[in-house]
Amino acid sequence: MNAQDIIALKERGLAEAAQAATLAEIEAVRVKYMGRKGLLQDVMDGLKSVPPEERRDFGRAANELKQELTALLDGRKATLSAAGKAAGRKQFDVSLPGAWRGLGTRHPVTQVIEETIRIFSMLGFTVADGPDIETEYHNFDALNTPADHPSRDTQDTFWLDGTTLLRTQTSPVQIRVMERCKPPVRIIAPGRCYRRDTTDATHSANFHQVEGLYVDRKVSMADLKGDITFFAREMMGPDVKVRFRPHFFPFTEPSVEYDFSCHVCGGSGCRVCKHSGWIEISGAGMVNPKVFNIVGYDPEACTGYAFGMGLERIAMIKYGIEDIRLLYDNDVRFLGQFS
Ligand code: 2NL
Repeated sequence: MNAQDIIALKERGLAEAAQAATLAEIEAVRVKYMGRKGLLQDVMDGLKSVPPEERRDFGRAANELKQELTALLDGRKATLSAAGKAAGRKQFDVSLPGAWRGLGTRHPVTQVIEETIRIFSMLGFTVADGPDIETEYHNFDALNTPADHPSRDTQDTFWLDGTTLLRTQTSPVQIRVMERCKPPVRIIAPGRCYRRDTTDATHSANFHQVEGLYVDRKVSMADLKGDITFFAREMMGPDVKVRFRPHFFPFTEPSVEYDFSCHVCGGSGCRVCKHSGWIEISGAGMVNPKVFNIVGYDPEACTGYAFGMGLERIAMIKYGIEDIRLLYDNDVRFLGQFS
C-alpha cells in the first residue's frame, strides 16, 4: 500500500460518510475506518514495511485521511442530531401566522345598555346606580304604589324579609337620587331587576331595565315624546315611527304606553308585529306630584317625565331574537352573532 492507495481510501470514506443518512450509519462508517480494528489501523500497521523514502508521503496521506474523515463525520452527526431534535419538538417557524384566539363580543343586553347610555348622554342624561336589594319603601311606597297593589304580592316580588326585597324595577334608584339631589335632575338608571315570573319565551325572573327621569321647571309631555322619538330613531334607525297611547301607572299622571313601528315590515304588517304594524315597547308619563311630595320636591315648582323600558325586549326586537332564554344560555355561538 502506498500514499495513492490511502488517498483513494480516503475518497471512499468521505463518499460513504456523505451518504450516511442516519446517526447509526455515520457511526458505522466511523467504526469501519477509524475503529480500533478499522481500515486506518490497517494502514498504520503497514507503515513499518514502507520504504523510508516513501514514509513522509505515506504518513501525511494517513493523517489527512484521519482528519478529513473525522471532520466530515462530526459535521454530519451534528446536522443530523439537530434535525432529529427539531422533528421531535416541532420546528418553530417564525414566518407562520400566530395562533388567533379570537376576540370576545359584548352580550346583546350589554350592547343595548351601552347604546342607550350613548343616546341619552347626547340629551344630557347621566347614569345613576343603586342597590339590587331594596327597601319596600324605595321600591313601592315612594312610587305611590298602593299597599294592596298586586305587584307587591309574594307571587310577583322576591321578598327577603318583611321589608327588604329584590328590586322589581330600577325606579328606586331614581327615588334615591331625588332624595339626595335638588332639581334639575336628568338621569337614566339601567340595571338588573327581579320578578317572580315563570320563565317562558318572553319572561325571565332576572331581567334588565332602564328607567329615565327628567325633572326641571316646565318639563312637558312634548319633551317626553321628543326624547323617546329621538331614542327610537337612534336605536332602531331613522325611519322608525313612535305612537303613544293613554295608560295608567300609580307613579305617573298622566301615563302612556308607547310603540315603535315594526322594523321588520316598516309598519305594513308581518308575523313579528302580529300584523298590527306596531311593536309595544314600554311605559312612561309625567311624574305624579305625590311622588315629588314624598321625596321633598315642590310639585308647584317642578315637573318631570319618567319612563321605564325592558332591555331584553329591546335587544330581542333589534336583533330578531324570538326567545328570551337564548340570552341566558351562555352559548357563545349564539351570543357572538350580534356584534
Ligand atoms: C314600564 C313602565 C315606567 C316609570 C316607569 C318612574 C320612576 C319615578 C317616578 C315616576 Cl322615580 N315614574 N318610572 C314611569 C312610567 C313607566 O315603567 O312599562 N316598564 C317596563
